[in-house]
Amino acid sequence: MSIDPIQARPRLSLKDHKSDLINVERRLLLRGGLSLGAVSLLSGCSISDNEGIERALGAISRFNDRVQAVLFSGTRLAPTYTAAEITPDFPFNAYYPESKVRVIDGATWKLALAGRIADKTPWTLDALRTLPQESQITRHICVEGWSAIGQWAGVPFRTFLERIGADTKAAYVGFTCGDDYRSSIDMATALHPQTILALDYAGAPLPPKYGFPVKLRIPTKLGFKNPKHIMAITVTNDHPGGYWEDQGYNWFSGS
Ligand SMILES: Nc1nc2c(c(=O)[nH]1)N[C@H]1C(S)=C(S)[C@@H](COP(=O)(O)O)O[C@H]1N2
Ligand SMILES: [Mo]
Repeated sequence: MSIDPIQARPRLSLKDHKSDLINVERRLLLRGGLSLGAVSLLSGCSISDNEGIERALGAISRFNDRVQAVLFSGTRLAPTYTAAEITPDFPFNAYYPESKVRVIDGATWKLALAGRIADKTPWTLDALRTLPQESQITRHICVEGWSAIGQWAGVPFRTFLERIGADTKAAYVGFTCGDDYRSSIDMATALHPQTILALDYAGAPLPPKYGFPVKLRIPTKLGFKNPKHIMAITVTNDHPGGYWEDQGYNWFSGS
């Protein structure tokens, strides 16, 4: 990548990359009303190929993560709703169809712990049920363009992290799931009072489609950052990424 120091605008070789650029231009507009010219100025890159565009977008997305992290309030609450406002037939979503939902055996399941955690003893479902539980009625917002209100209950994640002796000064918490999904969040969001290790949906144990045995419910983040079927939790300073995050979705993705 190079920037033209005199003209300070991208060297576009439209001849070779016209259709790529049209696609990218469309993606930029969808993501944030940016044009190719704006991206090249913001990133200091000349945008002449797809690889360059990906790099420029990555740089902007990481900048955007830092801005969102600074703006995130650890105490400001997401809106809550009444029971009457709960969406009937809450949608299912995953990177596969509902017929492929993983059915995990709750009797043998154990939550594995790794990284910067003092007590890495795995947790059973029964043991999680002995911890304090909280219930919330909040809105789940999916990047695919739908949102729905549901009721989840479980252990406040802060309570859990404190209980296991997690290093709450670490930067990230990463999740790996029973369906090979992965996601990760910043520590401020992990400690937010509405972030819960959810065991129940609508007053009953999570059904498989909503993430049995446990999902992390985070009403301050977009749906894809609410991992279902959690198998392992890692507290770390190394950026863990995630299934959609690694494909270019903005990592912070506050909602
Ligand atoms: N394990 C796992 N968690 C996941 C996903 C997934 O495919 N696998 N999809 C995410 C996305 S994109 C959304 S919108 C929500 C959907 O949750 P729901 O099925 O309870 O509506 O789960 C999120 N968590
Ligand atoms: Mo989603």
